[in-house]
Amino acid sequence: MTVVKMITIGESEVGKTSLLVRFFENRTYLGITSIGVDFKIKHVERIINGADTLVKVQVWDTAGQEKFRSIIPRAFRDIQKPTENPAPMGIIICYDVTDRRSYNEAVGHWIEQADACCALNAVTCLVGNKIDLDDQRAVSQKEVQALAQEIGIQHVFETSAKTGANVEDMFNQIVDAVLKRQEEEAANAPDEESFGGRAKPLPPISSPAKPLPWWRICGRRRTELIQVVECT
Ligand SMILES: Nc1nc2c(ncn2[C@@H]2O[C@H](COP(=O)(O)OP(=O)(O)OP(=O)(O)O)[C@@H](O)[C@H]2O)c(=O)[nH]1
Ligand SMILES: [Mg+2]
Repeated sequence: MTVVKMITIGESEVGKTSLLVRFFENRTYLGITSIGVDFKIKHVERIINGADTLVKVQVWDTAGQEKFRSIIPRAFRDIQKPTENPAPMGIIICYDVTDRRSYNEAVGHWIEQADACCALNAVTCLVGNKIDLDDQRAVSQKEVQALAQEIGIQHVFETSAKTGANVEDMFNQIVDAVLKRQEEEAANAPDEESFGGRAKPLPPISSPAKPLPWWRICGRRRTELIQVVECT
């Protein structure tokens, strides 16, 4: 079955768990601060290659309090296990639109954390939550969009876990973006048929040189073959 994995990160109290509870259980969360890491699973129907497909969506929710920061890299590792070449995943960096500090941390610390912990090719999103408190807004949508464009984040959302505004739509759009990236990666993977979508490992450095058939030199794994020749 097709699986899409995501993780929520961001300061404490921005509403990460509330967003999950809204999406997975369609209810309001009581607001108990998280300790550690938890995950939820839901099956959603999405269209893949023109066909309705059931997708298993797994979202990992992390605790934002300072004292739990050391467990975040571990959570990323667990999600990306067991392969060295994990499938693209989604990273949801949350802030509270009424709390400028949480936004500053989101675009500072949390983006850096995501870059440091995650394999290339993740779909990174910025999510401003609590838009029901519009009269207390401290971060404008325009400002976030401008910054996102500058730093290359394509997916920017605003939500309210309290009212449910945009929550389902946001998760579904992230699922679609991750699926698209997974498809692109599978299409670009060399020797897909014989290596299950993973790159064929290079031979050991001490491999003796073998005459190369012409069709291999012209093939997709040319770089690898050049390396073999150089090593001998
Ligand atoms: N008004 C409003 N309050 C919200 C919203 N989302 C969450 N809250 C409240 O914000 C507080 C924090 O929500 P949580 O979901 O626990 O926040 P968190 O980011 O998971 O916090 P940590 O687990 O400590 O990292 C709770 O009191 C929620 O009820 C929202 O969209 N609007
Ligand atoms: Mg939480």
